[in-house]
Formats: sequence, C-alpha cells, structure tokens
Amino acid sequence: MPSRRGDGTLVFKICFYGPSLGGKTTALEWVYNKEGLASGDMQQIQDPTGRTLFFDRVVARVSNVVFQVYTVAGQRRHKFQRQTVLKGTDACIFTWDSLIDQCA
Ligand SMILES: Nc1nc2c(ncn2[C@@H]2O[C@H](COP(=O)(O)OP(=O)(O)OP(=O)(O)O)[C@@H](O)[C@H]2O)c(=O)[nH]1
Ligand SMILES: [Mg+2]
Repeated sequence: MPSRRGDGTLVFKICFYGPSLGGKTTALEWVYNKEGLASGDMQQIQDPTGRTLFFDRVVARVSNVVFQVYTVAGQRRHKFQRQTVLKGTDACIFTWDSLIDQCA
C-alpha cells in the first residue's frame, strides 16, 4: 500500500526486479537522466564492474505523487539482499533481456 505524508503527498515504492544483466540498472539510469523527473541524486551500491551489490535508488516526483524507485541485485548469490529491498514494495517491474542467449 502506498503511504500518504502529512502534506497529502502519496508515496509509492517501485522495484525493478529480474536476472542479472537484464538491464535493471540501465533502466533506472534512464529514469534518473530523464529531464525533470528525478529529485536528488541516484544512489548506487555496486561492485567495480557495475554489477549491483544491494540496490540502486532514485526518487521521482510527478505532481503530488512520489515514486521511490529501486533495483535489486540480480545475481543469484544476492538472494537475501533482494528480499530486504523488496520489503514494502507496491509494484515490481520485471526486467530481463529477451535475446535468446541471455535466457539461460
Ligand atoms: N539487457 C539490456 N542491457 C542493455 C541494454 N542497453 C544497454 N545494456 C547494457 O547491458 C548491461 C546491462 O547491465 P545492467 O543494467 O547493469 O543490468 P542489471 O540488471 O542491473 O544487472 P545486476 O546489477 O547484476 O542485477 C549493461 O552493460 C548495459 O550497458 C538493454 O536494452 N538491455
Ligand atoms: Mg544492477
């Protein structure tokens, strides 16, 4: 359920979810770079090669609705980090690469 702040702003938590190298971080970077959408900086917790270790996070505001948008870490070994990030999520955007050699 979205939460409502004292000033009436609705807050939704959205997560990009899916396998590693499926394009979750790339998609969130697009949101961040879209003019007039993001407020504040993009937070990224990743390894030196750019693979997400915990999450990425961008806050986007449209009128009086705030979207806290996260990615999860897609590698199998980050299962418990994914469970933590997914807590309280209102909606997931399942993200994967449809190229046949990426569908193993
Ligand atoms: N799958 C996908 N990859 C793209 C696309 N465009 C660029 N890429 C590149 O493919 C790679 C996708 O990596 P990420 O966006 O980091 O993937 P991720 O899902 O965040 O991976 P994890 O952080 O390991 O979970 C990057 O090297 C991107 O630059 C696209 O349209 N689809
Ligand atoms: Mg990532």
